[in-house]
Amino acid sequence: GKNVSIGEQVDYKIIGIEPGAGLTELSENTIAEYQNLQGWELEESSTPGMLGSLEQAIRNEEPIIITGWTPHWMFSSYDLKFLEDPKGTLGGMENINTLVRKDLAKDLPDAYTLLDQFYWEPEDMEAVMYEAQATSFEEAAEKWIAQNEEKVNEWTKGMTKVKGKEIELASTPWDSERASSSVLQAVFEELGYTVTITPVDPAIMFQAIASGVVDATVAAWLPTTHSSFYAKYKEDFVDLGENLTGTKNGFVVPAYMDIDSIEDLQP
Ligand code: PBE
Repeated sequence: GKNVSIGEQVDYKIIGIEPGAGLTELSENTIAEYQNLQGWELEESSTPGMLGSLEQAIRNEEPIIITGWTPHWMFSSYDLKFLEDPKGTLGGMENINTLVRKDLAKDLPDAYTLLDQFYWEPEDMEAVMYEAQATSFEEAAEKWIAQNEEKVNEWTKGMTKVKGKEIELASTPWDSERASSSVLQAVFEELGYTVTITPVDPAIMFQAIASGVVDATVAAWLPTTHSSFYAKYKEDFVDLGENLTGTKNGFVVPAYMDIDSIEDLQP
């Protein structure tokens, strides 16, 4: 039959997510940096919108290119692959860091300790995300905590129960961050804290920590995904380092597509 290029088949579109995502900025940069992507465009939408398009394409075995990331259940629900990114514009293996407002150690030393000691693995986060699909993030967090007492005891080492203390976390709306925030919320609540979690765009999250409007976040994807926000505010928060290592962003396609690299896409 006629040899129609992948570009023609997908209408030179990469299916993106929310305009405010770090990944959206990286994807725009990627289209600008790769000569062969001239004339291509990023179709911004939302994560549910992107996942709906992916689901539909896979059902019809049609080609599709999305902006994807891991940890996410899309990789366990579908047979997908990351396209190689030889220019590295979508970042390599990344971390998720914990950032706190400047006076937190002084104002809430116990809470600071927990945030500082919070560390888990991608498999842990995935387990919560997966379970939450069937139940809720709240239930999934409780279940994970019940099954991982040792880990939780490491995080809360040195802490005692409190009364009447409040902690506010800024987060982002993605499932990975709903998982981490829900788990921390439950752990803080068990210790007697009243917890507020506010999901916002990454730009607002960084601004809120830097201005001290919220106490902390465990949702900073670094060094690449949120690099522009990090650079803008880095003098005004305390970086407690990684709470998880091994995240990744990329252009993602169904495994049945016969391409391996961003450079295989033709203008
Ligand atoms: N993500 C998931 C987010 C962070 C978590 C990769 C879609 C982003 O800001 O792009």
